[in-house]
Amino acid sequence: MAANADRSKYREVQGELTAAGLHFAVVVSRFNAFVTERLLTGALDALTRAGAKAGDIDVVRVPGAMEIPLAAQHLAETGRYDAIICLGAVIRGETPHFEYVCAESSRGVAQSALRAGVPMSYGILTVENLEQAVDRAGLKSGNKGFEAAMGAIEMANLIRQIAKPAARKRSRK
Ligand code: INI
Repeated sequence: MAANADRSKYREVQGELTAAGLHFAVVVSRFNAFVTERLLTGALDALTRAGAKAGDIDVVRVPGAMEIPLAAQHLAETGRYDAIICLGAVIRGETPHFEYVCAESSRGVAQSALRAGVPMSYGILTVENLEQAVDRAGLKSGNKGFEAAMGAIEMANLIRQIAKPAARKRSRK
């Protein structure tokens, strides 16, 4: 029965959580900087604690979450990065603008990652109010910047293992 299958017979592949020797770009938006700077602190903490060198991390600033996908795509296309970490904070306001920025930033990051073939992690908060944002930027609910960086590290290592040789070479340019 499948539920009792002997797992030891299968080859399992997963990315390690070590960042030594990997190159990262962190794209961070200035909109709601009070929150995004805390996400950036969390992401840099995760990367350096996992072994990334400061010189292998580039921090790229953009105006708002809407601008993140294009910057991330251009960075990925340079071939210099193993993964891109996208950080922003979209907080609901009085108008439907919130919905558009949330939808476009999430769709855009996913599309950029698929187009470039480089892992991009989504550390863009989409929340109802400032309290929810701060909770997720280092207070009650952890730090989503840290989590996004850990996801990027894991995916960078996974892609190195499973990608075709040409893609692996590209990611080490
Ligand atoms: N950008 C954000 O990053 N967060 C927001 O909450 C936000 N709101 O609510 O308006 C926001 N808007 C700006 C947007 O990302 C673009 O920078 C702007 O529309 C110019 O293209």
